[in-house]
Amino acid sequence: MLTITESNRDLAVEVSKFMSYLLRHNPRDLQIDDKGFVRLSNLLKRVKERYDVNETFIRDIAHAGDKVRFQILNGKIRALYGHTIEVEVELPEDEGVKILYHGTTAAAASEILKGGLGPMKRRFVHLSATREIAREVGKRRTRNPAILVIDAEKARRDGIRFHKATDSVYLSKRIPPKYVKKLE
Ligand code: HQG
Repeated sequence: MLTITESNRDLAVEVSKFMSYLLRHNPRDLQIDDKGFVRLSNLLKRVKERYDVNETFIRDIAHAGDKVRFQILNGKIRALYGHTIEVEVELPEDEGVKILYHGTTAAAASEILKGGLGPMKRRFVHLSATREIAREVGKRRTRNPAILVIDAEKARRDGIRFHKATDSVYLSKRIPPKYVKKLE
């Protein structure tokens, strides 16, 4: 299987999910380093145990997928966000971002407005660059997501940092409710 086309898009999604699982949650014997990288050849070998794909296909998923999730550098690959395992991706801090968004269920939104936004099972809280992206994130869980607006400028003044994983995904630590509003 060479490149991603209309006819193998489902396979690309499946392989991408498997790659996310390995690189974010369970790298097992892939010899992941402290920055979250594994050798692309090691990852390919593992993926090939399940799927008939080649390195071009993996590179296509990393570079031309629906959403940027991975980084390939010097023959190694890592997930840029989403980790539950302890790795230091060392993403750059964005010192200028003013507003960020978070899409979730109505029930989670009301909890967050009371008690703050937490990373839950992941290492960091995940925020979206735009309300449209937040809506897509929320739609993974519910048909009609609630969109929360994070006052990143105010939070930063109080020492909360925002790190840019990709053009659409930002990471932060726990965000207290005073920086969070619901978009009506
Ligand atoms: C919720 C996907 C109750 C939070 C997406 C969310 C994203 C609370 C859930 C990335 C809470 C955690 C991450 C509180 C947070 N009370 N619920 N105090 N604080 N929550 O999956 O942001 O496609 O860990 O609202 O697109 O949904 O995999 O985080 O609903 O970019 O690349 O707890 O994962 O990217 O869920 O998604 P998650 P998320 P990929």
